[in-house]
Amino acid sequence: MPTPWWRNAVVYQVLPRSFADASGDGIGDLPGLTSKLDHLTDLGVDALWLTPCYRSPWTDAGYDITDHRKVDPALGTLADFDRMLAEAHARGLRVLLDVVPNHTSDQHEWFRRALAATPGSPERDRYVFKDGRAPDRPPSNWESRFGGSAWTRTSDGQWYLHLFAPEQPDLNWRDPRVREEFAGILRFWGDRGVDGFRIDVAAALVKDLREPLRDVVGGEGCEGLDDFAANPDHPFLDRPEVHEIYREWNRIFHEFDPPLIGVAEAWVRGDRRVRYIRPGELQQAFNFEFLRVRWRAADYRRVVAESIAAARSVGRTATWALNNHDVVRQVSVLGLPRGVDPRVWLTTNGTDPPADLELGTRRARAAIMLVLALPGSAYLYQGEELGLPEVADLPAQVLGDPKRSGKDKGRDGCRVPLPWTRGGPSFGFGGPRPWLPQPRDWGDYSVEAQRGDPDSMLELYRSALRLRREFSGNESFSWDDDRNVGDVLAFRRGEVLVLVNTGSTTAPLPAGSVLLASSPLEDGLPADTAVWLRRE
Ligand code: ISL
Repeated sequence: MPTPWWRNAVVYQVLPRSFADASGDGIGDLPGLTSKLDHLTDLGVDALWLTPCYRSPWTDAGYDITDHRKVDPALGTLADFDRMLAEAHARGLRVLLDVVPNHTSDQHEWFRRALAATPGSPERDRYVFKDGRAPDRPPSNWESRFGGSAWTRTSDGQWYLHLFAPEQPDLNWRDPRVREEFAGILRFWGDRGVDGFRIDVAAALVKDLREPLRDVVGGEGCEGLDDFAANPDHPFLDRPEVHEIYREWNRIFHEFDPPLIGVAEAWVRGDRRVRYIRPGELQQAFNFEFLRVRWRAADYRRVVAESIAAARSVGRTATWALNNHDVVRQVSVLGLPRGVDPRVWLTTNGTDPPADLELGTRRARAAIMLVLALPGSAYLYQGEELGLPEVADLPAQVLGDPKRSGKDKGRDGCRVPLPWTRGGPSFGFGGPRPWLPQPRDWGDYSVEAQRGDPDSMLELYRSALRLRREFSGNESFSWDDDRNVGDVLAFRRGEVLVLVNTGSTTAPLPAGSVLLASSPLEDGLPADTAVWLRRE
């Protein structure tokens, strides 16, 4: 049987609002994306994952949906979507959509009807409405990922659950109408020709709603990575019943030929994450471990070993990511001193301490060469191929992310519209005023400025992706025990020897022909540098 396309694919994440703006209104759109698809084929990726483009009041970057079967008018029409899909397919690019099953917008027809209906009504049962412990005390201590209680009180005194913003009420997955609705949504987009879905907040759909509701011990919200020790039977995260949903979805995926795929966004530890990709469930799960470690060979070594072993234990491949639309861009993170929390750093507008972008860029170049050499799928986030840093100094009045508080500046800084040209209004993004302002030096990062410059980040990505095609189908991976010590990470993929030096001194470089290096090589492998060698 041929290897399914996704096992070792490179998937490029598109945030349509910030990718390219064809209408000139400052908001990226689907025609803009279509007009720039050649950038993706030129880069050499296999697929794109489109974050939500559905009808939405846009409280949480489109993750608050009012109609899952319509395109938001600011982004285009269904016809624009079909055109984009056809053009992508014509170029051999697969297309994954984001599906958001945990919650809807509070403007969704279902929620409006639920609010208008009485407690205990079938309308309310599609969501999670409960009585408080007292008139002014919510039903449990569950916290929203965006801060504060996960419960909001309605005018008749009942409370509704939202693990994210109050504008994102959680659906009740025990209600068969919710299951049917999402089965219909998957088929709707499957029939239009998409290749699969990224599943938002995949671990949290099913809640334990038996009364009285149980409090979470330790109070941690929805991140879910660390609070299972205190909450082995967590009331809303990673409950066993959630897997039933994905078994049903997998049956729907197999109604299509070739089958669609599902990628779980599940912020749970590796040993729990692999349960989402057991045979009969989903095909892949995001692996966020690289976002939690910071430039130390020993940590990368552990993450690589654990992730590969976990995926193999269920016959799947691992996935890797250095960036996404929820986290501070890696170029900035890797330019911060160890111990500085990037989110805390953001609250200082990136001033305390300043990020060393030269160092961060050098390390990010090496990091992507590590990622692209590993077996499994790599998920790239738009703009990382340009080496964009976090825009840490966005003025308060332009910030729109609901995940904001005194302690958190939010995620806008990694969502600033892309620069395509050296100059011109919005550096080729589109109209004169993009929805988030671009820094003045953005033109230096543009596709136009980097294309053809052998030292640029863009050309490094292009070269790495081209070379990767030669070995990516071969899933073999083995550590090079002699060299994989201390600050040097060393492993083999088929004939290719991969070395990454995270230390501060030059390491020995074995004989072999250099396929690619992240920085110029000296008499050895310099600090903060990666190399791919072919052994002679
Ligand atoms: O944003 C995070 C860390 O900064 C995550 O904890 C995030 O809240 C979690 O991964 C869920 O994210 C997804 O669903 C959210 C949406 O805001 C995110 O953009 C999306 O990736 C709610 O739909």
